[in-house]
Amino acid sequence: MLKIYGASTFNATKVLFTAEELGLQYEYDHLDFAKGDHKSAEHLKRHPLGKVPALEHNGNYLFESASLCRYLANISNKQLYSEEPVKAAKIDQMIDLVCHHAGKWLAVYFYQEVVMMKYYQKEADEKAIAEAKGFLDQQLPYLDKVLAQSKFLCGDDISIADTVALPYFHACLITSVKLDAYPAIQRWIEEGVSRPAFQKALAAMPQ
Ligand SMILES: N[C@@H](CCC(=O)N[C@@H](CS)C(=O)NCC(=O)O)C(=O)O
Repeated sequence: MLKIYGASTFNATKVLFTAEELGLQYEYDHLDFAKGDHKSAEHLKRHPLGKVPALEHNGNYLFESASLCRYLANISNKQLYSEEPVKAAKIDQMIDLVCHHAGKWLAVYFYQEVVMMKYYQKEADEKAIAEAKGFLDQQLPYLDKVLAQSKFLCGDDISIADTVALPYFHACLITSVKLDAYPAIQRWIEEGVSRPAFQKALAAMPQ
């Protein structure tokens, strides 16, 4: 039995999107943050920090969204990943680049402009946004160059680098992040969000 625990966040979207691309059968359990479901004793057994996403498979509990996507690929004969060490390392390197750099700064926009406003009725911190913009201005040209040369982030086939990265960009479509200077990134977002697997992932979660 494969069970994914999530909420309507880009980190949970990564895992559902990956499971859908892999064609896996799973159950989705939506946790209600407002009710504190994620801090319940039951959920703390799945995720010691009381966060989502988390995954349950054959009695094992796992967490950290990118690790969960890699695990799903590993139990699916390395589909969306690779048996070949250098190819796998290139996919891992792109996942790390996105999670620790560009995605981290996109998440600042989402947190400041959407989460703070919606849940805490607070204005965005302009200093935090300016810092995120500064780093994105340095990092997005590289991703645009990669996507101008290949259909996906690691070549012409979709990989877990894409299923991890796309949810950050999709979440930021409702923020003030400007992507006009990055036509290849825009093309990749448009194609990615229109994939049936991405649409199914979104449909699984109340938005
Ligand atoms: N690095 C973790 C981040 C997990 C995380 O921060 N999840 C957020 C939602 S996107 C959460 O559960 N927040 C609730 C909380 O921290 O109380 C991952 O990629 O899974």
